Amino acid sequence: MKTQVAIIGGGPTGLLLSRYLAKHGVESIVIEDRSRDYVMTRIRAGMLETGTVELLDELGLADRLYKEGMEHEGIYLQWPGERHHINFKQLVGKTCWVYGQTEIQHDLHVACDAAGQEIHYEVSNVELHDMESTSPYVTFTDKDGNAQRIDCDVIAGCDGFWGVSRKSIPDVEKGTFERVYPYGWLGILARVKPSADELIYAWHPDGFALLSMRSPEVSRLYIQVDPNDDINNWPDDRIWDELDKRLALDGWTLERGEVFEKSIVAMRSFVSSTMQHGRLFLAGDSAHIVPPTGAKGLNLAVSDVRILGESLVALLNDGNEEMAATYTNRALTKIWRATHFSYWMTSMLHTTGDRFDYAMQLSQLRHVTMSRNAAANLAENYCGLPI
Ligand code: FAS
Ligand code: PHB
Repeated sequence: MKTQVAIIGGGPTGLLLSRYLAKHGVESIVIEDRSRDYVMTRIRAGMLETGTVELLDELGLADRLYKEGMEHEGIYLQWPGERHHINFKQLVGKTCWVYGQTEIQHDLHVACDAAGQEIHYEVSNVELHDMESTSPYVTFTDKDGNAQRIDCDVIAGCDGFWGVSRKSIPDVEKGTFERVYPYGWLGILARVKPSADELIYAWHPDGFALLSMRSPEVSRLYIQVDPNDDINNWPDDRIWDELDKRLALDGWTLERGEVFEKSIVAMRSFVSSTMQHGRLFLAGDSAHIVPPTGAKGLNLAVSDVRILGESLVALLNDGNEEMAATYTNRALTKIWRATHFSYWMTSMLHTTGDRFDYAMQLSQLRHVTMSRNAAANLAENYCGLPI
């Protein structure tokens, strides 16, 4: 097979990049190691920042989002006895949208099908070759067991944290930064009307809790747990009791409902300061991971797509090597800002049993909810700074 860009990974980053390139007349082929259904149904992100909605809109992918998504003007920050609204619209004139990653993945699949985008699912043995040349290629085994090869001008590594692309870069580990956090998130999806109009981020001595949502009928809720805990230790009632305690506020009730999905995810911050090698370019989780407290994971992947997409269009349509050469530096500015914000939100809201930490966290929370300047800083980071 021959194309201009071989995209490894059919998650949101890979498919969104294929849409961006197609809009600018650049051809691509996507290869994905899981099935289409598996990729479509993975429960992940839920909060979209302004820049993400803008890019989806530019690519004609926002129609259903505007119809079925929920526009939010802010979030609540809470600690025992107090709940305060941080109004993004008043502070920085921006809003965010609640729209699940599974919905975005669905919309991307519909758009790729309509455009006849070539995507190979359930591939294996993916290998990258001749990245330092201007004619790299990718080999893989297709789902029928046949050996395949894609000759291309560029390889885009959109294959997530555990993918093959980043690991194909010589000595890449020398330029990586990592922080593994001593806590994880137990997340549930429940068929019950969300008990608040916007997200509640709650600090509690026994651990963080987050009330989020997917629709007017489906709630998404999280509690901080030991990352090594077993989901089988958490029957539904125990989860609801913990949520009740950590989100409690006089005069307010958390409605319960049927839990239809629950899982525990660990948390890390990870940044690869090498995002390109010859004609291989990394984007999305293949280059960085953030703890979900700042709602940045998917949004950061989308900002990579915009920066990489512009760079590859300039390279392949106009022969402009400059933007491709500076891709890493331009992407890293946004990546480090989102990494710090995610670390800051995580450190402010997750408890470790240390009394000094409690005092520092509560002081930070009081400052952010009482000072307009401090609240505006949170608002501009949460809604996403311009690229
Ligand atoms: P992805 O990992 O989504 O996609 C990479 C794709 O590449 C996968 O489909 C994988 O199967 C494929 N692949 C891997 N190796 C391959 C190979 N060798 N060949 C071909 N294909 C290969 N973000 C938030 O903002 N909020 C959240 O609440 C949140 N929760 C999350 C929960 C979990 C369990 C995880 C893992 C992530 C979560 N994230 C969250 C972050 C998440 O949304 C990512 O930022 C987003 O999926 C990034 O998309 P991709 O870069 O496409 O990576
Ligand atoms: C979600 O709805 O899944 C969600 C929202 C905000 C976050 C993390 C997760 O910070």
